[in-house]
Amino acid sequence: MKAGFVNIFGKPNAGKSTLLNALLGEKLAIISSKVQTTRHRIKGILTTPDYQLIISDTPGIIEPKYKLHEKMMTAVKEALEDADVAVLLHDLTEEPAESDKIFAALKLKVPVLVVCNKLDKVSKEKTAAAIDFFKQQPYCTAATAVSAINGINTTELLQELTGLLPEGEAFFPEDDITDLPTRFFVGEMIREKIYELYEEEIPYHTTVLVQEFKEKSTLVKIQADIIVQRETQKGIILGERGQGIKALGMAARADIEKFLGRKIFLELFVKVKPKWRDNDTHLKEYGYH
Ligand SMILES: Nc1nc2c(ncn2[C@@H]2O[C@H](COP(=O)(O)OP(=O)(O)OP(=O)(O)O)[C@@H](O)[C@H]2O)c(=O)[nH]1
Ligand SMILES: [Mg+2]
Repeated sequence: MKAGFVNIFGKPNAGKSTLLNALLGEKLAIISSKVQTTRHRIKGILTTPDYQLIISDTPGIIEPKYKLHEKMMTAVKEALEDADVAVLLHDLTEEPAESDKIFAALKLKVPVLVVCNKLDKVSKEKTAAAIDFFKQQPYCTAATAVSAINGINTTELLQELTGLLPEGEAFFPEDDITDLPTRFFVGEMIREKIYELYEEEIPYHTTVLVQEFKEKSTLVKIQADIIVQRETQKGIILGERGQGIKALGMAARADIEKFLGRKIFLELFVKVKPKWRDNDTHLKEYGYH
């Protein structure tokens, strides 16, 4: 049997979470058109009789500006340390030299597959030029292109990745699809809707804490806190006559019900915690270790 860790790295918005979901054939990680959506390392597990592939999505690599960012970059560092294979994801709509700066700085000592994403958005020539560019870089074992969102070349990528796995026994039971608890994903689904429905600083000043997750006979009762930094942000989340939070709750509920395959009762509260992004106690409480 082959088993190992394939960890995905890249700039914010390159499509790392979209690629994780495409490889798993399941929506595990949340996605948005805004940068810095992913804040944790998320492991997706694919087990077959021949191999176990543990694929990690990571936060986009950035220069930390506050403690939340530092925690995000710690998640990246951990994934850099235990990778058996690294996928470095380049966004084809950006300059290869920009991604290269970040990729080279990672100083990886494991096989590196450079994957150029969003091939649906650029010309064939541009894709070919990017692949050529990365093939010449010393850290690059192989380079390829995909469209994670449309699943173009993702099956081939999966095959290539399993080929690079070391021999070994499975790390997780065969039925596991992730190492994170259900309530984590419930919080993430609420956060995804915040990225979708609110603009400017709101998504970046917000986190979600699932306080209650109770399985009853007919439904699952979920209570979550939406944490913001300022009173004004609370007002924006709530919206006029509560219309904002009502829309947020409806959108999140639909996704969570699909994910759990059960009816839910979702209760959301908005709480103000000034400067939570720079407060170690708050960060720990909200799951940023
Ligand atoms: N056209 C196109 N868009 C894509 C593709 N893959 C991802 N996207 C879009 O790119 C945006 C970012 O995708 P994410 O998967 O959230 O990117 P990420 O790298 O995880 O971003 P962070 O978590 O912020 O680091 C979303 O709007 C996706 O729909 C692709 O193959 N083609
Ligand atoms: Mg992401």
